[in-house]
Formats: sequence, C-alpha cells, structure tokens
Amino acid sequence: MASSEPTTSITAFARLVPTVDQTISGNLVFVQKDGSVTISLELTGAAPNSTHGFHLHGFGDTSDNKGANMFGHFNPTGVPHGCPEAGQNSPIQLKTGFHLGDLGSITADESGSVKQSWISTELSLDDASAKGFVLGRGVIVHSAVDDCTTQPTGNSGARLAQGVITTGEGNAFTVKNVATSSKDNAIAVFDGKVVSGTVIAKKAAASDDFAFLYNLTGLPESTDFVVGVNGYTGGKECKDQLFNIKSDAKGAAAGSSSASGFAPGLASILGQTLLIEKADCKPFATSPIGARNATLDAAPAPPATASPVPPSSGGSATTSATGTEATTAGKSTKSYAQDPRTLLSETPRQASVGASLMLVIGAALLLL
Ligand SMILES: [Cu+2]
Repeated sequence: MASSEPTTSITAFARLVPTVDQTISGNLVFVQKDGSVTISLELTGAAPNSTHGFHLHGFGDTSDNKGANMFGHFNPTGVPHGCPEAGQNSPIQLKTGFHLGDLGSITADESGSVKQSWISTELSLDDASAKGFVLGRGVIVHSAVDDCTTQPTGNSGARLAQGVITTGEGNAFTVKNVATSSKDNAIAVFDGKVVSGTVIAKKAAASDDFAFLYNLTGLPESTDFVVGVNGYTGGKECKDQLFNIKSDAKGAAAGSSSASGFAPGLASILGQTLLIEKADCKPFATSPIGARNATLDAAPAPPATASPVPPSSGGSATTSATGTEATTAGKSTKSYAQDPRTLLSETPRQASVGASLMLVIGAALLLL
C-alpha cells in the first residue's frame, strides 16, 4: 500500500453459508491496513471440538449447494499446498511459498464456535494487479482437518460452508490497477431467500462490453427491474444501472443483455454487489459478485468461436462433482503443469478437448 496513507484501512467480508444439510455459518472480515490484511473469523454450528480445513478458494461461485463450483485453493502464484505453522497465537502469520489461500485448519470449542485470525502481507483488497487480490474469491470450511501435505488439497474432505469475499453494499472503495481481460467471467448467485438464480457477467473480447446472462425466479410477476452494480454510476435513471429486465407472469426472467458503455475490467465488479432494483430504484435483491474462471491478466483475444455460457440454475447441483477437496485435485494439478496463471481458467468449457475428456473420465470415475 502507498506509504502516504499509513493509517487508512479498508474492509471486506465473506458471509459463510452452510452447504446442503450442513450447519456451519459465520462471518470472515478482511481489514487491510499498513500493507497487511488481517482476516478474522467467527463461526458457529460446528460439532463440538471438531477441526476443519479452512481455505480461500479460487472462485466465488456458490451456485452449487455442495460448494463444488468454488474451484481449488486460491493459488495465483502456482505453488504447493501447505499450512501456516501450528501453535501460533492469533493472528496466525500466513506463510509465503504456499497457496495464498492456505489458512490451515480451525478448531471449534465445546459449543461448536470458532474465533481465529490470520495476517498476510501477500493479500490485497484494492490492488487488482496484485497476485493476492482477493475480492470475489471464495471461502470454504471443510469437513476434515487439513493434513498440510496432500497436494494440492490437504485432503480436507467435503465442503461444509461457502462464501464470497465482497466489499458489501455501501462499503465500496476504489479498486486500482484494473486491467482489461478477455477472460472476464463472474457470477452473482441469488440464494432463494428473495430471488433464486444467477446473473453471469462475461466478455467475449477485451474491448467488448460485458454480456450479462440472467436466469432468475421468485420475482414479483410482470414487473420491470433494473440491474446494477453497487458503486457504478452510469448516469442513467437509477443509480448504478446496467440493464433492464422484466419478469413474466410467473415471476421469472431469463435472457441476456449487454450493458452499453460499461466495459471496465472484471476487477471493477468482482466482490462488488449486484443489485436488482425496482422502478423506484430501491434494491429488491442483492448478491455479491464472485469470480468464475477469472484470471484478471491481460490475455490475448480469444478465438471468435467462443460460445456463450448458458445461465445455470442457481442453488441446485449442476455438476457431478461431489464437492470434496479430492474432486478438484485433477484440475489443479493439470493447471500447474501448464501455466500457473491459467490455474483459475481451467474449466471444461475452456480446456482443450483432451483436457475435457480427462475431466469427463474423472467425473465418470467419481460416480463409480
Ligand atoms: Cu479448501
């Protein structure tokens, strides 16, 4: 951070929500000050005296109810998995040389609660050019202890709670060094409390506007809405407006829209809040915008044959993955072998045909 602002702190957080049939929930607060980010966790609902692997993950895509879409550990530097040293007092100093998301394990007290904090000099909340830029990335609480040695997962087991690292509505700060990227892809997942479904933001080419693909239910029927991103002011009728949607007679809205004149890099919306506003410009539903296949590097333009991603059905399982650490092992290892920077872009959609076949075979094996 700039030394001219030694006492200015900025804050982000992640709300941890239990995956299907699970009970752990909590809140993770990130405070960046004087060149370090302190992470403070408070959670409840764990089994008494239980220990759980706890990591930042590469994607902030909560659309799978077992956490299977959160990808592997946040590892933008392409290094091995490990753990911070045990026995440290809070805050635990995160180690360099391991995944930037390697927070180790957490242990609940007799009431099933956890309070723990960490400190890192590698993470950043507001510098999109930093490897450790974490806005929009994910957080996972696992079922098992992180063994600190199994690569690249720590063999931490199923995913019991998931969350997206977000500034939160009303807490926007300026993200600097935003690069334009051809790999931009982000997702806002509406959990069904008000609205269910997803809004996906993506670009086919770096110079394009974002295309937004939406598939939402639970809206008031036959009603006009505007969709916007907190902190973005386009000078339109409603603050932060990007595009308009209208629900049908069943309260559903599905389709795509490009936001004319809105063409910043992905980092300008990652971790911000997506707003669905009624005609009076008041938010009706909100969701953090999480990374989904997001590298943030300035990549060459993709082939013109790139196909759009259809909106997924929010809140339901959309893949055959079981949501355990083991299911991501193949993808992560493969990515390291290619190029560390492609770690977060490794999906069946963008992988080579060969890699896609490997993933299909891997998924088939998991079903056996
Ligand atoms: Cu994990």
